[in-house]
Amino acid sequence: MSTAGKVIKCKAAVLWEYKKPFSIEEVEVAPPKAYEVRIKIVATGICRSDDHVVSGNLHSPLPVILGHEAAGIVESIGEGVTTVKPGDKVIPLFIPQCGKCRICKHPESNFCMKADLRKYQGTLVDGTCRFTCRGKPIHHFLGTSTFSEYTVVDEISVAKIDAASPLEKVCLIGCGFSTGYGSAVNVGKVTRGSICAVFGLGGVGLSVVIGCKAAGAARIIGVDINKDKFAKAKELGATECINPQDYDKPINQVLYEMTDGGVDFSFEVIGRLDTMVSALLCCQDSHGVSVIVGVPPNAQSLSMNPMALLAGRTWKGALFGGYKSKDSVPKLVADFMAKKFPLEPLITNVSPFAKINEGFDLLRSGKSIRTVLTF
Ligand code: COD
Ligand code: ZN
Ligand code: ZN
Repeated sequence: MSTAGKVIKCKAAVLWEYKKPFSIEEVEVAPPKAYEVRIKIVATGICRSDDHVVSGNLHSPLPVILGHEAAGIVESIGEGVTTVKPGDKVIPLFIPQCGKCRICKHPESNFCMKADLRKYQGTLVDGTCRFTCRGKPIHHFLGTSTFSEYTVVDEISVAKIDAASPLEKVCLIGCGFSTGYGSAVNVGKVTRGSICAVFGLGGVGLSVVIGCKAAGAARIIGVDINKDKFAKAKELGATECINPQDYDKPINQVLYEMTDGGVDFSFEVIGRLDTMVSALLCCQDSHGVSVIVGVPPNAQSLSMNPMALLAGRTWKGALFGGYKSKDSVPKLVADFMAKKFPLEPLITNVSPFAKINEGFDLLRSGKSIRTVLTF
């Protein structure tokens, strides 16, 4: 029996309070309104940013259904939707692409004006919610809310992907993989034969390594204080790995010396102010490009000597690897299907959705790279 046009009752992980576990609840998911899409989620990854909300580091109104790295199948569409239809495989987009705002029209930028990440309203674009639980409205998260069997998103926040794609793998293209890979190929624009340094070898840092390799970098130097991360980094393309704790001088100086005057491209994929400065200073002083990928702790800032930039270094950052989401996600999925890059090495754990709290414990303990929850 078709569920189109009806309220769907299903399971979702609701966060009622900060710093508390998720509670698996029965929620009601309203049908999509005009220009909205209801999706049956098949697989969702657990990303550090979801945990940043639980810990109170990233603002989101409560109660909320988190989750923003997923893949699923369209269940029904609202009036006026033309880019997806029921049965299509899709990836929800935590940064939408409306195609109409100044940012979407600019060739180089991707942080669409309609992104909830700009205002943390916790609603769809029309300012309302489609979830209720125990009679209360439940907020959306980044326009995606994928920790639910069914979710509703705006049409600008969903991309149709190859019908043959394995959803339990390509869900990573919804956030972590694309953020890292795009930072290398799209934001830094790593060049063939160049020398790169990647600070932080978690799932996102490893995706930067994959991007540097795909771009043809000659040397890719991984930097991490946990040497257990080195084997996988080397498997994915790092040519050398170093631990700052093994040296008695600043790591930027070590890198400067190892590379005869600095790397061509550096990436900070940890989210710390000190490593952002090290990453900037380890790059060549007249043409080096340093990309900030990690989000720094709330309300912290740096004081900088502008001389670090005066001779020609570039310091930049971007969200979601700088990708225009609705245009790029289907292409990234096609590239994965064409074996241009792997996703399997990033997935260390696959668990049923009901084990979501254990998945977050694994993330916090540093034992997992990515946990994928399946429904
Ligand atoms: N020096 C070197 N390495 C370090 C240091 C240090 N001082 N401290 C920690 N590390 C290493 C850790 O050992 C670990 O291997 C790595 O850094 C960090 O990895 P993870 O597994 O904790 O994190 P990732 O790779 O999943 O994500 C890292 C980000 C910084 C990208 C993430 O935390 C983040 O800020 N994400 C937000 C970026 C974004 O675009 N958000 C929007 C939606 S997600
Ligand atoms: Zn994420
Ligand atoms: Zn836009």
